[in-house]
Amino acid sequence: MNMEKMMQDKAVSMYGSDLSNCSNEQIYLLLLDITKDLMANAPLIEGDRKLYYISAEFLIGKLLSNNLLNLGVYDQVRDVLAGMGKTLAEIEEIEPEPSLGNGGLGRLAACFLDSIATLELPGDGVGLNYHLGLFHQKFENRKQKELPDPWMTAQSWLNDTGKYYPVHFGNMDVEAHLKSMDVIGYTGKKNQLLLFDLDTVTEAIVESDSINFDKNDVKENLTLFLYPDDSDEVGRKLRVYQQYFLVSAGAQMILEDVKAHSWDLKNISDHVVIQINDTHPSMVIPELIRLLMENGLSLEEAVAQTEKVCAYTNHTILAEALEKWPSHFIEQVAPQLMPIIRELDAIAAKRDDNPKTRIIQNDIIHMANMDIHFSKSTNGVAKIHTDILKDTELHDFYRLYPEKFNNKTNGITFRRWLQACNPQLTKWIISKIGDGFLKDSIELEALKKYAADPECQKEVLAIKREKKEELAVFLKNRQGVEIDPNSIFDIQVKRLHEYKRQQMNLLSVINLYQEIKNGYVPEEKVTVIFGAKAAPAYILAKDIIHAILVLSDLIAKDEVASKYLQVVMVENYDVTCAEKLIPAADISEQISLASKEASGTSNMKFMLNGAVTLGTDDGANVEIHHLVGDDNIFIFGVDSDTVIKHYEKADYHPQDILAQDSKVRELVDFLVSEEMIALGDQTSLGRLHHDITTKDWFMALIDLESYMNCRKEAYAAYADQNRWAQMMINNIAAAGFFSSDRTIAQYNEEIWKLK
Ligand code: H2P
Repeated sequence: MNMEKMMQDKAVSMYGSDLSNCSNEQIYLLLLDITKDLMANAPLIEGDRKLYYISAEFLIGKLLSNNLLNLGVYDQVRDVLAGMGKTLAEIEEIEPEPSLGNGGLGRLAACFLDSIATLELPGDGVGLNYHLGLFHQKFENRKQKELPDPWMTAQSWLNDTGKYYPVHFGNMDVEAHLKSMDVIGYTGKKNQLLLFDLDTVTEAIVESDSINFDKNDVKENLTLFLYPDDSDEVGRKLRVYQQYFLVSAGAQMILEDVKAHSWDLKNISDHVVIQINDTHPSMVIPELIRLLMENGLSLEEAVAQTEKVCAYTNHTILAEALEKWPSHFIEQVAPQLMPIIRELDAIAAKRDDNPKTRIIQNDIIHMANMDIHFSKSTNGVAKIHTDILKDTELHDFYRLYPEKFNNKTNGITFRRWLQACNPQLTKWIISKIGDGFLKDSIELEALKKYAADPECQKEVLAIKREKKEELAVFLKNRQGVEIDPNSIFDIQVKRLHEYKRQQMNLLSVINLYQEIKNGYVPEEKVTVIFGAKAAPAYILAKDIIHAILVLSDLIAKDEVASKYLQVVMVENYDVTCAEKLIPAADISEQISLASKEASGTSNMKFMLNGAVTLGTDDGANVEIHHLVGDDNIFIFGVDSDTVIKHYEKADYHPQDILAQDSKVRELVDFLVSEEMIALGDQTSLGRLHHDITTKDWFMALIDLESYMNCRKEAYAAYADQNRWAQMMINNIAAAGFFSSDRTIAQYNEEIWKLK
């Protein structure tokens, strides 16, 4: 394929001009066109059994580089552009990032689609096409402000299939319009991401300069936003409308596929597997049963088939995320499901007389309970998480169905998280161990023998330095912030949540700030970087963002402290940003309260790019710790058993720590100090202070001292650059296990059984 000629021809046909005269935007659009054509001609992956990965989120990120890479034409395009004095990065700046996800859950779904196609397994993603995404985060007066994120442009990766599926709500009928995107694997074959939408949705109903809209008007608002505000009943009901819309259209489409293949619906489980990603798509179970019955199966047959078709992944033990809907919601939104859910509840009651495993309890429908009873598999997403599910959170279910429970430790696609975002490091690895690791990631282990080699250490440090400089340029352009590539880049990027403990990081930074004010001179300057969106209705999370932004300015204004310390909060943290931040990181902050972070996936991305983890023994950190050994990681904090016991006994009180430890008291009180209040909002800072001093539900204070000490140790270790580089290489070498290709191979062997 002559890429230069293809691009030339496109320039002429699209713009009637020579390629050399095209603007970056024109080049992006012509590359989009060429890539879409190449993908349109790629063969579909087929088989006599197919997976549908159904999910509320798919955080796919920009697609141009990734698609070029998987089509095998990345280098050619890069070279043509280089000949014109341009880079792919410049061109990709034009591409809007699809706003179809929130955090790790959605990004995992996207990594999985990449690996499913790469392993040539027939499997499509099924989701919704949110016009205005999650939201666009802006900082105003040092606070998060939410704005719509209109990511859809006239030309995009979306295709219109022209297909519609009727969805019957209790009070109205609508038509789900199916859009699609090609998902190309590394071997050049493709699956699809199938996204349902509603033509009557009207972006103009959103009030200007906000994300507020009339939540009652479902025909106009249904697919406007991902996770609409659920702080009131209409908002919660809107989420149920979205969920039923997704599963009803999805189940109809699946049955249509089955019929098109002339497969027998009575044996649908021989041909179809549906992976339910968290509880948002759980209603697919009763909906599939309903549709199978409409197609002539008896209730018993439909239930038996559905239980063999569906598999459920649990991504969290947080009660707030295990959805429960009042049955009157379902009565209103999808009344046709209620008789089936009642039947399922009755079957569940026959299987187990334990009231805790019932689906309907006090007129509330427990979605996860329905998933576990009527799926063939329930998996957690890291070893410790699955153990906690079995031993405590879902213990009653584990006793009932031990054979259903299994672990699938998460993974990440190395195509995006190494090859595309860190070509320098990829090239270096290839120069040492060849390119076999791109197909079999475990081959990265061969790097271990270079860890102690001073020449290699110099080389990885030089690459890290280059990525830090790239990040500095990126942040300057994107946000006008200047950072110092000579400093330690200490980074925490993830959804904002108290259990992830961004507030503990903040308190530790306050400590460093105060020490510097008191005369301490750090050996290395530190740049602490945060990136996080807070759910619009999660007040305390927004208070934490406010406190970070206030502290950031406070330190910047201080002549002495700013010489040694800078705090940056990246605005509108997204996949694009992550692709710049992660390769540039020295320290990966993974500091969740042990037992609470199911897995984490940024921890894997960071280690693969040579950052060293500073974290608790939680989620996949436990497996990282095991793989790299004590010498290549910084672990602190109480363990998960201790945390679980505190919750059981309800004996954790922050007041006890504050009474004993005057230093901790001082740090917490600093939140409402004159200095902070001078720049910040007293109500917001006061609320945060009050919460930490009286509740601290996710125990930031329990680990604060050990965290601060461990962080200092990490900074001290960094000063010995050879030793540090050795840790970097050891981390990269151990990262092979975390390829999503490995995760997907395990899902397939143990759950999906696709050929
Ligand atoms: C969640 C969990 C993470 C996990 C991810 C994917 C819900 O993501 O909390 O621990 O790695 O799913 O399984 P997040 O918090 O980033 O939204």
